[in-house]
Amino acid sequence: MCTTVYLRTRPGMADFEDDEINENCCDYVWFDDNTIEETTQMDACFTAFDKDGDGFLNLKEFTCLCRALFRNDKGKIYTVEPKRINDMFQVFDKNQDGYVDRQEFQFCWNNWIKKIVRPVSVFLIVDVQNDFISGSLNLSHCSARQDGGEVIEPINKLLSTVEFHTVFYSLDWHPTDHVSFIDNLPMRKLHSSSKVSAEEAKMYDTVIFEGPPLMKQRLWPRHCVQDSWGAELHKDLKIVENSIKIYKGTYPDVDSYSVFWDNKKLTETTLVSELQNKNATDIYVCGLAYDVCVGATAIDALTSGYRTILIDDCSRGVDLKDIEKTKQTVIADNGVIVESSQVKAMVEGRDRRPELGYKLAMELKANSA
Ligand code: VGL
Ligand code: ZN
Repeated sequence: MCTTVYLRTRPGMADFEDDEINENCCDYVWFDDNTIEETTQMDACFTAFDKDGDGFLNLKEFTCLCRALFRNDKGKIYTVEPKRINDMFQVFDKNQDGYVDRQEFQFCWNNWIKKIVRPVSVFLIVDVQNDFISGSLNLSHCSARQDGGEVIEPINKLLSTVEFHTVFYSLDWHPTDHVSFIDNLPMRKLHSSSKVSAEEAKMYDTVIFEGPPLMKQRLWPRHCVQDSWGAELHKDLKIVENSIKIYKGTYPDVDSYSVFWDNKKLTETTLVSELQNKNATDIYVCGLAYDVCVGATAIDALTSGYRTILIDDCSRGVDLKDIEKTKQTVIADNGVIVESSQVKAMVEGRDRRPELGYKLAMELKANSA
């Protein structure tokens, strides 16, 4: 797909008052024409939003640009708090003179606008393995009583309808002597600060191992043992061509909820370099378990600076309160929670969320400081 996009305003809107920053202020145009030079497009975009033609974008004109940028495929304009617009404006007004000039706009165009209208989106399907669906860590036996198998159909639908740049499947992949298995408790010493003793420890309790290093650990039934049936991806899950499998939790002494790093952040998985190689901008995360591995992965994606989208109806979890906490943490770091029906338009750059634009702007600021 090689459609070209540029943003412009309606003609005849040279002057406008505050109350004209409204629904009619900006429009956007899609060109299915990739013969237009990119610098021409960039210049056209700048000129279109420089409504007073003074060669600078002021805050008002930038507000208008945001209204053109942050809308969905149905033309709905997302409201963005003035404070947030101002925060973003400050990022692009590098010399802080109150205007974004053409040179500053070049940075804005290359690092922000282009990524918002043409994101590089990857799909990260977390741990859709037999043990979490009908095996030893069957989620329907956990407190939220959710059915992990229900994620398969919506995930398969996304895989067959949305063109992701790359699809990753993670697998929880434990050795038999893994630290998270409750029946392995006698293999390691607990620290004196552990509130729960080895004798009284029950499934899902959290204990503290002596290490070194000292390590908090939740206890699970034996699950996802390497090469066992329970560790296999569910047979109905569609595996697409050229996708990449990521194995985690492979060391005996440390657990790994996130697909990025182990829980101690000692070693990163191959996902980290794969994402860099592919210049990924956006990560869509879903799978099992919502409040454990999916949550930890989404949070690490955000911490790593990626625009992160958690797909609610493609995820099932252990505990309702923890699922709610996961959502709040994702939202607090400018990630978004969506339904799978919204994904295609987002991947194709037709539904552009302000939270993700804000996230990217804040990352650009952090990286230039
Ligand atoms: C998971 C518990 C233990 C997960 C992995 O994939 O969410 N949960 N190990
Ligand atoms: Zn595990």
